[in-house]
Amino acid sequence: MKRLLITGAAGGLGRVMRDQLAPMAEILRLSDISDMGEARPNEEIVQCDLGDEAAVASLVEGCDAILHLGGVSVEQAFEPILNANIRGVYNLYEAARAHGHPRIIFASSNHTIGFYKQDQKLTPDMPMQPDGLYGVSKCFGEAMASLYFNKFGQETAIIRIGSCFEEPLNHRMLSTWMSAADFTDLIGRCFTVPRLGCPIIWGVSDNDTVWWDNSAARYLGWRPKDNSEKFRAMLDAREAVPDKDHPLSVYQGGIYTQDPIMK
Ligand code: NAI
Ligand code: 15L
Repeated sequence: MKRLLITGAAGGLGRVMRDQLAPMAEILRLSDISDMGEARPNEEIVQCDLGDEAAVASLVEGCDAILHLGGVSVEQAFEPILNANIRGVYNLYEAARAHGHPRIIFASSNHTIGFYKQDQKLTPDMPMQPDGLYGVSKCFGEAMASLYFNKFGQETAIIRIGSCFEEPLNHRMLSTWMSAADFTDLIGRCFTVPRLGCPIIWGVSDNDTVWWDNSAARYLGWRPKDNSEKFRAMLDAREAVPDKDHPLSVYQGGIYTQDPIMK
């Protein structure tokens, strides 16, 4: 493709994808509210707030595809969530509608379903059970994707990311972990499949203990290759497995289920 926009480019996943996705487009347009450093060859840097409607409209203009990683990524007070994840997502979809419907990958989260128990196997059609205001904002993003698909034909891959870090940070993440390599491969599939639609995809590697059934997304041809099991011994040596009644062992969203409403 000619121009791929990555929002949230200064963040943890944004920095990884800046490197990984460079071969995928002639130009990477990188955006964040925070500093992203100098533009490399074939990069455009646009620093802006997702809550700024005019700025987001010009950010999206001229892009063929969007990887939307930007926004509040953990539980926070309502105001920052409102600005980045609610108003920001509205601004992004309106900008996409005005500028030729570039395909969008929306970085949703397992916190849309965090109150399901870990002994439940989920399919994407099951009702949302968000575990905080952050999770609720991702439910909003998923609803916007669905609305703009049904009303305008805007295609979005809604990826409910589990835990995408270099390695699982605790025992819960043995179930939720997705490697950067598997995520990169999934992004490639979503941008190149001839008809994407608006699927909900579980963003998780081929772990032994996954809670999520991805069979509805098999048409993408994505087959994750990594498995978190190789980290189990390291985690066991580092910390005790949490008690079976601990929220980290009970709920899919883990400790997020215990967060207060922050002010
Ligand atoms: P991150 O917090 O490291 O990066 C998010 C970026 O968004 C930051 O660089 C931040 O400056 C930017 N941002 C925040 N508010 C903004 C605003 N108003 N305007 C413009 N930019 C703004 O998060 P991470 O881990 O890189 O995650 C990326 C995306 O993936 C997030 O949307 C997150 O919710 C989602 N996700 C990540 C998971 C993970 O395991 N890393 C799991 C589930 C979802
Ligand atoms: C998320 O949605 C967060 O963005 C990330 O920082 C992790 O907390 C992840 O979920 C998780 O549940 O492990």
